[in-house]
Amino acid sequence: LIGVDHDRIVSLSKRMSRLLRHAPERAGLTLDAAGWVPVDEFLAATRIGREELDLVVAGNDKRRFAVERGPDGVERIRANQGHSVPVRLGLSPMVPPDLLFHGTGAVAVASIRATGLDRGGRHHVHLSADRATAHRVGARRRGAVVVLTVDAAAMHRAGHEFFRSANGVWLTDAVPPSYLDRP
Ligand code: HQG
Repeated sequence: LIGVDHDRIVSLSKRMSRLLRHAPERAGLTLDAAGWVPVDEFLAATRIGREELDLVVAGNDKRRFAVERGPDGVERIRANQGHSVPVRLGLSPMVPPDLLFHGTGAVAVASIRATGLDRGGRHHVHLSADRATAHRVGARRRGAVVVLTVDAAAMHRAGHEFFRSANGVWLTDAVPPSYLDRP
């Protein structure tokens, strides 16, 4: 779209993430139980233009958002993962790959090795299917990046459930320290 620059798309994406994952009430929005909101309502409440919304959804490096027609025929949007507000994404448990990865800041590693990975304010711990992606996630933090390897196969055998979001992020409740690789 002519006239919409990259910075504008990034800032819209951040604002949409905030509203669809964490604080819908800040725009007077209510998400349904699965996190959806009608596109028309979303556009009216945010004053985001339709073309801009389509650009953010289609152009997003991580496919953070899903737009689809609901069972009632109404077009709707939600965030694919990352919520802090309670939503049921309706994901089915899946068998994970043998190894998964978690990128984080070096300062957090001692604490993570002591108590495991916890989900903090989010619904799940987020894990990546490959090292490069995990490294990018960790690089959001200040300072050196550490990529931890998670023995997902052993966790799965022990009964831990794994889910995969629509954009390929692996999700689980918590990773106990015994499933992390030792340095
Ligand atoms: C750390 C982005 C100390 C954890 C990314 C992380 C991802 C601990 C931070 C998604 C800890 C939480 C999620 C413990 C975990 N002690 N630190 N016991 N357990 N931590 O942002 O995984 O751009 O909530 O290592 O791409 O970094 O939003 O999680 O550093 O997919 O779409 O606590 O967010 O996606 O940080 O990132 P976050 P995350 P979006």
